[in-house]
Amino acid sequence: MSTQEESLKKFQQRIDADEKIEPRDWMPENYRKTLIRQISQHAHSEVIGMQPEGNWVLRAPSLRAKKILLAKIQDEGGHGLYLYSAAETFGVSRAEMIQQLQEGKAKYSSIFNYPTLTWADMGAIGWLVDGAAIVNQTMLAKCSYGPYARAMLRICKEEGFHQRQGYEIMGKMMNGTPAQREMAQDAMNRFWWPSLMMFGPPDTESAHSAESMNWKIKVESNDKLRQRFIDRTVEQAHHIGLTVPDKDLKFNKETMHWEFGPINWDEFWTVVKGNGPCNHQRMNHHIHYHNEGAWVREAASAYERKISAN
Ligand code: FAQ
Repeated sequence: MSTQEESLKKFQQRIDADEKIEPRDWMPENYRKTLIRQISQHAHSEVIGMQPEGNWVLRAPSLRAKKILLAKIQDEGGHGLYLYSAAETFGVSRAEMIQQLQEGKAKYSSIFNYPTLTWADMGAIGWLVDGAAIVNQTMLAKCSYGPYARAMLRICKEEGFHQRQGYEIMGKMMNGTPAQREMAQDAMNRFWWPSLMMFGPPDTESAHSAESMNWKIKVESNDKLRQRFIDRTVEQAHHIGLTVPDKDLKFNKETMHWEFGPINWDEFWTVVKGNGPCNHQRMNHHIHYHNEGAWVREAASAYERKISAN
């Protein structure tokens, strides 16, 4: 057995024994590459994800609502920072990752390419988007790479608050005037299907799943997580009087799962390839403010140079 094969075998044994892999440990090149891709994509999603909600800070309906929304958006920025740090443990810099995003070489979650048209969208994002993120990230908290798994633990706690504040907005609107109920239902209609797409393509078409599951980067499949989210969320929707916009939705008493209609995967790939409703707007905004903040980065490095010279 060659040294490479021997190392791979030992690595797999550690994974199978549920040991955490740490930055200085030996790892296959593809494990490293997959994690840089996934963690940086995750970090970019958190940062780009601040934009759709940022759109409503100045139009929040009360001071209380505004304070909650601001705190939530700041949390998402913080999640981006932990995640960039987790990816940096592989020796890739935050500047390189941001460059890859801006050059279209790295992705971010499809969900953030949809517009936020009304205040109810703040409810739908918190409840559905953060709700989907929790289901996905609770799984990632068990992943084999130590720094990523540990970042997920803290992030999941904060996402719990985000999900509940979103559900509170939806619940309040459903208890309000007919116009408010209509607004909440409209947000549900627009965000339901894109939220299901957040879990990625079906297992049969998921390019990375087999290898990622073998290495416990992902410990549950895209379809399994999507189903868990649907089972939880349909009950929550019915509880506050919302209709799930899926005529095929029905509960199967044998499997104890909600069966759902076909997902529009053409729409998903259109958005992922950069042609969704807001892709250009999101990237232009990111590039504009990144460039505007160049002086902050320059000042920070000048300060660092000064400190290390002393
Ligand atoms: N959007 O083979 P798979 C949040 C790509 S955080 C765009 O199944 P994988 C908090 C995928 O990269 C939300 N692209 O891939 C918040 C691959 O492309 P590639 C972000 C997608 O990695 C709330 C190709 O399709 N969360 O919401 C998407 O094994 C509110 C084939 O797919 C994470 O990033 C998508 N939805 O599984 C913030 C979680 N799905 O690279 C602000 C971490 C798939 O071959 C406000 N990521 N693709 O060209 C993951 O768990 C995984 O990467 C999956 C995809 C499950 C998303």
